[in-house]
This record gives sequence, structure tokens and C-alpha cells, in this order.
Amino acid sequence: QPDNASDPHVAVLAFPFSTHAAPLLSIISRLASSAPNTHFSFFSTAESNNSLLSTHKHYFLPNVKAYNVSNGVPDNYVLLGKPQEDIELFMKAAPENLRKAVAKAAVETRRKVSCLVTDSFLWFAAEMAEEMQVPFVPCWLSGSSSLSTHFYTDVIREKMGLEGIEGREDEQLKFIQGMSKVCIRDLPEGVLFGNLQSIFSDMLHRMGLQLPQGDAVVINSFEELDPTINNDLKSKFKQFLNVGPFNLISPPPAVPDTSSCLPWLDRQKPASVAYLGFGSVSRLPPNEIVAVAEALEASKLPFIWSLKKNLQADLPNRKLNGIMVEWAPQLDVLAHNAVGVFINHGGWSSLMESMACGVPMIIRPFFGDQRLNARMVQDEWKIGVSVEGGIITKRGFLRSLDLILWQENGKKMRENVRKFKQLAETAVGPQGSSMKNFKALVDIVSRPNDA
Ligand code: U2F
Ligand code: KMP
Repeated sequence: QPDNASDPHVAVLAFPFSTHAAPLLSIISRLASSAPNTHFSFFSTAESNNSLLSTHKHYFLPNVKAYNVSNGVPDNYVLLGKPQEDIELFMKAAPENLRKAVAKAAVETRRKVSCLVTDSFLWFAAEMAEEMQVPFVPCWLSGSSSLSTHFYTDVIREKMGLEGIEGREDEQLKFIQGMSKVCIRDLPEGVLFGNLQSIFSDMLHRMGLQLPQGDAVVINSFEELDPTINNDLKSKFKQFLNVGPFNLISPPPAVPDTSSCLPWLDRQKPASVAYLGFGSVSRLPPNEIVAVAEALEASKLPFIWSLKKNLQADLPNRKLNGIMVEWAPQLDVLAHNAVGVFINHGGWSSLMESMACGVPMIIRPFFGDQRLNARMVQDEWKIGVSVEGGIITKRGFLRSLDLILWQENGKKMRENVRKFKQLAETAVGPQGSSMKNFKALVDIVSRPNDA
């Protein structure tokens, strides 16, 4: 194909922490295959890019190139080990580093940048796009409800006050469209409580304010999941494009099945196995690991548990009827009909994957959007439960497992989640809402420079 200096050139800016870069790259990859004459320069840190190049290589189509930017850690700097220290260092240096890196890539490739697609966390990109006079497309890699809380942060603060939330934790956010089931305690830290002065909280707040400047706001979800929130945000943003679930629109690479989870699943009864996995950042505290193991032992339930080796070591001499694995082929496991329940942390990608596979959930949320996602799963979509009291106990966990796997209520949840699976599949199908939105996104990113 011809390679012209006037071809569209999209600069993609990733947030290089937790698993943010992978879903962003996945949608970029699908865009690159739909717009073969558009060039995508993908900016992330060397650590993040190296990891993507080793595990997600197939996303790097010929028109997708990785560029490394500094992680912002000054030479000779000694990390103090504070929470979010890495994020703070990156974010402080990012506006200047990314401006330079993008300019350099434009010179090197002799292609003027024509569009800026970013992880929406990188709020300063709105200004960058304005300077460059190109469209700005922030991508939110979590759900609509959390996006709405960041968009409405000032409204929430005004309504609830900043004097603390003691005694009001269970008040519901009735004044925000589609959030009537959500309680104050479910809000991400940094909206109303937590350290509101931290760089991370400031980042979320500024992001919420900048979103309406986006030529389109992209989200890893589908319109049918949250129609009310969706309609509200559509009226606030220039375009609000649900183009997910990403795992259906741009399938991730198969994870090697080193522990033979899949042949083992073949030998289990339908909907009888528990899969446990808490994402890439969150770690269950030791007492909860023991509570889970005791419950699994007592119930003799077959299971697959994604758990790091050093944490597996805390569980010697147990008669367990399952497999522990350091990193599971999560999507293949969830897609297997032997799996009956997914115990997770409420991370958005995990939630989309569970929904796309029709598997009900038990959620043990930790931070950020996870309590909010757990609330929606339990009270709005009715496709699972949140752990009682927020932490896993042997008795509470056994009750939740029994409910989902064996009770009438659990059967209803399985029916509900299968309905969402259908809706998700239709959304990404030829006439579906996500496909329609995806085409609108292709139009924006493949617009030539001089148009
Ligand atoms: C942050 O979430 P995490 O990265 O902790 O978790 P997920 O969004 O659920 O993504 C985890 C991904 O890792 C895969 C799994 C998901 O695609 O299939 N995986 C795997 O393949 N094998 C394993 O053994 C375990 C996981 C953040 F913490 C959340 O609050 C946010 O919602 C999320 C998105 O912004 O980012
Ligand atoms: C470290 C992280 C994340 C984080 C907090 C950390 C992260 C993430 C979020 C998040 C916050 C609010 C939301 C949704 C997500 O918080 O990756 O509404 O996505 O200390 O890596």
C-alpha cells in the first residue's frame, strides 16, 4: 500500500500502569486494521512497551509502532515506596516528555500528527491537541458509572459537602442520572473522600472537566448495559462512543495454558467450577487467602485460582480440589462451560470478560472504580454479589458460592448475565451499536491532515 507523508498519523498516549496500556492497544489495533493507511504511534514507557511486545505482539500491525517515553523517575532518584509514587513521577514529567516524544516521532516519520488518542487519565492531552490543532479522543477503560462520577465530581462535592461522609455512607446518588443504586461509599477515592489533594485525585478531577473538549470520548462498554447513564453522557460530550466489549471487538492473545487448566476443565461438570482472579494490582490480604482456602476445602468445590507463587506458599498441606496458577488464561477459562462463577476484584476488563462469557460474579472490591462496579453488578444488573462486609470470610464466602451455584436466585443471575452476553454480542455485530460507534471512531482517526 502507498505510504504518503500526508497519510493520517495518530499519536496514541498510554497510561503505563496496571493493565491500562493493553486495552488501549487492543482498540488501536482494531482501528489500525480498519484504517490501513493510517499510522499509529503508540507512546508508553519502556517497561510497559516491552511487556506489550512480549505478550500482545499481534496487536502491533505494520501500521502500529511503539515509542518509549521516560517513566519520569529522575536519575539517581531513590524510590520511597509511597503509594502511587510511580504514577506521580510519571504524571509530573509527562506533559513535557510526551510533547517532545510526539514531536520527535513526527519528524522521524516525516508525518505530521493528525489526531491524538489517549488514555483519558492524561488530561493534559486536551491542551496538547489544541496546540497541535488536531482532534482529541480520550479513552476511558472502565465503566460508564465511574466515568459519570468523575464528570460530576464538582456537582457531587457541592451537593454532599466536603466535611466528611460519616453517617452518610449509605446515602444514594439519586441526583445523577442512572446512579440511583450507587451509595456514597461506592465512589472512587478522590471524588468526595480520600486524599483529594493527591496528584491522582487531581488527575481524575481534571480529566472529568476536560472530557467535553474531546472530539469523541471512547469507552470499553456497550450502550445497552447502562442506557440511562449513556444518554446523559451523550448529551454532555461531543460524541460518546461505546465501542466495547473490547475483548469481543479485538480479541486478546491467548495466554499459554502452562498449568493445563483447559483439559482439566473438560473433565468438570457444566457450571460447577469457581474461577478466582483479582487482576494485576490488587492482592488479597493473608487472612482472606486463608478464608478462601478454608471455604474451598470445606466445600470440595473444584476451582482455578490465579495466585502469585509467594502467596500460594501461605497455604501448605491443604486438601484442595483445584488448580493454582500464577497467571491464568482468563478469557479461555471464563469461556469454558464448566465455569459457574468468577470471584474477582471488580476490575473493569474482568467484568467485561465475565459478561461476554455469561458468568455470574462474586466481587471483593479494593479501590478506585471497583466498589462502584460491584454495586452495579449486584443491585443494577443483578448478575452477581458483592462480598458481605467488604472482606472475605469463610462463612460469608461459602454462602455466596452456594447462592450463585445452587440457589434459585443464582439461577436468575446466570439468566441475567446471559442476557447481557447476548446484548454484547449483538452490539459488536454488523448492525450493532458498538459497531456503529466504532465506524464513527474510524472516521475521526482516519481523517487526513488537511481535512
Ligand atoms: C485496573 O484493573 P486490573 O488491571 O487490576 O484488572 P482488570 O481491568 O480486570 O484487567 C485484568 C486483565 O488481566 C487478565 C484479565 C484482564 O484482561 O483477563 N488476566 C489474565 O489474563 N490472567 C490472570 O491470571 C489475571 C488477569 C484497576 F485496578 C481497575 O480498578 C480498573 O477497573 C481497570 C480498568 O481501568 O484497571
Ligand atoms: C493505581 C492504579 C490505578 C488506580 C489507583 C492506583 C488504576 C486505575 C484506577 C481507577 C481510579 C478511579 C476510577 C477507575 C480506575 O485507580 O489503574 O474511576 O484504573 O493507586 O494503577
